Amino acid sequence: HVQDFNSQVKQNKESIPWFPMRINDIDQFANRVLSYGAELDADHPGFTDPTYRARRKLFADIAANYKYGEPIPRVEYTPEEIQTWGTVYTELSDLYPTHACAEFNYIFPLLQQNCGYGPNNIPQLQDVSVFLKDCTGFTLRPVAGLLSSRDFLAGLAFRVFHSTQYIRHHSKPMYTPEPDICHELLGHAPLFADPEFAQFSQEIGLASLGASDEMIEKLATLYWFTVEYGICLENGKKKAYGAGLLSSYGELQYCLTEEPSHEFFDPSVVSVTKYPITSFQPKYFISESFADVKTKLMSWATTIKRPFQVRYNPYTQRVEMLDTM
Ligand code: HBI
Ligand code: FE
Repeated sequence: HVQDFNSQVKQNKESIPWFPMRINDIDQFANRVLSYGAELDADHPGFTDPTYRARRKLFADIAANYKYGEPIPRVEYTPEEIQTWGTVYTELSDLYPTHACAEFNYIFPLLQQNCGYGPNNIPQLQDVSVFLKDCTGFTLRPVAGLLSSRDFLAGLAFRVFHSTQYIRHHSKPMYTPEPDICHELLGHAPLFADPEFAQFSQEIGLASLGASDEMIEKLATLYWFTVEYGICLENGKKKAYGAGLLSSYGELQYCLTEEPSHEFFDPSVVSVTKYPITSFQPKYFISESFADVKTKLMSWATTIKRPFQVRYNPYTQRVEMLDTM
């Protein structure tokens, strides 16, 4: 029987999808982009603009050549690009004091002081990465376009956030069909400087390592309704903390009105909720705090069936596997 048991363990182990165990293993998949990158779809606002396409090629090359531990190459943005950033930045900054959560509003001025955030300057990923590393150990890594959920979430396990470096097309400053530097630096970067939020994000990443496709789907949905579209309560008032909200002038206002529905965050419900990706969300999930959302996620994650447990060792920057079978 011992023999049977051992072969069963072996079989289970063999069916575990590959996942990075060391932080530089990320170099193996950071180039596997699903869409865009240097190619653009026919309905992309920059599709017929050769200058924009050449620019995207430059950014795709930076991402393709990047290796863990290197400084992220600095980019000199064009006046047109800076103007696009300025439009987005100015509109959104008007809303943050009333619509963004307190943690965001605490960190935003620090980014202005330390990382060159302002209406007339697109911050450099390297400067933001150094700042985040100092706050929570999070770092940025340049990416050319969308990664699969599995690859993207695996980065979070190492406190690595894959960030695009290009900006949306200037013809539509308030619209982008894909993540761009406005979404990453205005929406995502500020909260990765918050210790509870950073830990919450890493927990989603750790839960994703070696998980089944079905579980990856659930974790991607949890990520969607928290990191991208999360709302929290502050003194009984709803405030946005999700990056998709904090980088969209229209949805940031809409999400706090009575038009969409709001429900309390419960991972077992959230993880199987369907959502649209090209329109405003009809439903948002509200949490009390990042600590609350993290505790709920972690206890839900213990229900995941995996033949092993993982733990992150920050000294070696490795994932350690603990047998549980
Ligand atoms: N890839 N580059 C990139 N940026 C994201 O924000 C991103 C991604 N892939 C998947 C994803 N986000 C999420 O929607 C979840 O599937 C994890
Ligand atoms: Fe995002």
